[in-house]
Amino acid sequence: MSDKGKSLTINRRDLLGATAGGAVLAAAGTGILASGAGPARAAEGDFALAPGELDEYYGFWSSGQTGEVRILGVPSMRELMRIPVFNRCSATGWGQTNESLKVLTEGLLPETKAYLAAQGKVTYDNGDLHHPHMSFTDGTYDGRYLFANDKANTRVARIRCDVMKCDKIIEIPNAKDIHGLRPQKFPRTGYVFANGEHEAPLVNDGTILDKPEEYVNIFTAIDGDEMKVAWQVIVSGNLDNCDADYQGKYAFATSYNSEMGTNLAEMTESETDHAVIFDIKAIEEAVAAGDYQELQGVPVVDGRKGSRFTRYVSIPNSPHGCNAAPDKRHIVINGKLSPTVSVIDVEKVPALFEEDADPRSCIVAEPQLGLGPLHTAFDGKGNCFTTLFLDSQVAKWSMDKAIQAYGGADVDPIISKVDVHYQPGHNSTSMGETAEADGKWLISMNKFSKDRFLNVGPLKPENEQLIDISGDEMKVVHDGPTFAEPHDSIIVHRSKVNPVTIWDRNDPTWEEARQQAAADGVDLEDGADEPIRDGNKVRVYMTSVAPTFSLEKFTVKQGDEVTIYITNLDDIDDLTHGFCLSNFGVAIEVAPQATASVTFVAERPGVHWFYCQWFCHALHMEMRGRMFVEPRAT
Ligand code: K7E
Ligand code: CUA
Repeated sequence: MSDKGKSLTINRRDLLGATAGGAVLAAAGTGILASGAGPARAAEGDFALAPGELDEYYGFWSSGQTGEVRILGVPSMRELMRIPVFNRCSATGWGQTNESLKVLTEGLLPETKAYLAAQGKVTYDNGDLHHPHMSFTDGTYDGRYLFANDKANTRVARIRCDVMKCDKIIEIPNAKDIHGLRPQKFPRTGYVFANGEHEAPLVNDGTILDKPEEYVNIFTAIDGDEMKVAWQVIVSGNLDNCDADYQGKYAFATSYNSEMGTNLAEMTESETDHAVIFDIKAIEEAVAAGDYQELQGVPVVDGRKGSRFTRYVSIPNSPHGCNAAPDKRHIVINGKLSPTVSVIDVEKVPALFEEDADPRSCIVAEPQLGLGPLHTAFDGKGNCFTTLFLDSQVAKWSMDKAIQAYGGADVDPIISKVDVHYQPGHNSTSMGETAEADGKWLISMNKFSKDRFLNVGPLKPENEQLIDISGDEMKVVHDGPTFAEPHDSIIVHRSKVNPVTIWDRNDPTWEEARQQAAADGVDLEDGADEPIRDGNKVRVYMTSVAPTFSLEKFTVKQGDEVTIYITNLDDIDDLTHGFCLSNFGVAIEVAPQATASVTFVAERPGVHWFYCQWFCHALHMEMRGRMFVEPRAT
């Protein structure tokens, strides 16, 4: 991979060869404590970077019910940035700027817009973001986009990796509560596969209520370039997690409620559930041939049991995670309530679609790993790492040996286990969900931290742990508390990601601002000396250059609908300004060379200060001005 990674000056093996203690590491400036810190432990990892040293990997983290994506450096585990997506962000104005509101509203379904209007809202301000995954080309990350689900409000978002901002959010029609999400790995993304988790009537207009036998669930393929639903498949049972193969032929999903129960006892009643396999080509052909029903503008095919589009492989009770191995051949289905994981061989899948085939014939291993297997990650050397939720452990096991054992050989596939703290959900390895898995690092994302950190009251942080997997034994080298919640992550080599440092003035993000300015005869980069009035709509065009705004004052009338456009003319790295209008609840970020806008009703007469809310200059405090609001004539 890239030689950039070689700038890590503290090398694990050099270090272990050079010293038995922590002296060298301490001298090199270790900044973080190892778990169970002590000289011996500290010397085990090269995760500690000297101040100013750059990480080898970008980690992209979901945040669960916080609704954002976070960027961490790996292995330092330093949090580098937050990308607001489904949440409202006070710092950046996400959810308030016109540019972000466009993203947050344009993809909503008409019925949702009507519902929100009745609440006095234009968009949701919460989300449950579980699964961030990067776009692929030829089986590995291509650095274009991240995609992520919103389980809370049935949406899928896309983040541009050049600017690290969300540029599209769509609500998925027909489906309920998008959970599992994975991009197509080959030939490229392409499709983004998204699982509806909660079953409901296909037409959910209240005609059918308490008749679970008539509920269905929906698997969705989104065109990741257009951010439009390409097609959907009706399935039997619900859908949990999913993944795609490395051949571009099949997608896989776990289903934990084959009973179609609506309470816990019913949902876990039967001994087996399913992995559902989707034949992408067969579905595409049916859609091309018009062999589908159209629902809310989307082609929907029926993939329930017995359909030619799907196969249902029975799996011990309540499978959860679904992970394609970098060997391009095996898909690991994680048992959850069963102590096993089931391994599907993609080369045996085509035969399942022949008549009278036994769906279980694609299973080539089913090792028993421990209690509560949830998710599996890979090192690219034939080893698999499975989180054991109930055991609070990660199990390392050999794919080859598991296959041999399933074939009757007397071998133990388990290589080692390590304790994690506590109750791990997802885990991820460096480049592990690509064909370029490199076997250096594993992150275990643990749901409970209990006693690992200072007590901060009844609501405790969760705990993500960094594990060195370069040797036979796994070594926990770092604890990292996180606010809700370290749900899932991907670890991407930094050679794959190349963000810009300042915006391009031609960026499409502020296209509407550009058009409005042109209509008003204003150049965004010059601003306007006076507000432009259009009935009771008033537009104020300002530029910012540290430490001043181009206007030190402007006047509007009480009741005016005011839109402020700010263009940051500074073109220096890191010179972000903000615009905060006191007592109007208005605050936005304007990064170098960006334009951002915000609209409000000036229903407050008097003198109101606006100020720069992003520290930019020695005279940052002086970067302010006044808005005069003339009272309405009575
Ligand atoms: Cu395992 Cu939402 Cu990714 Cu939870 S799913 S752990
Ligand atoms: Cu501009 Cu602070």
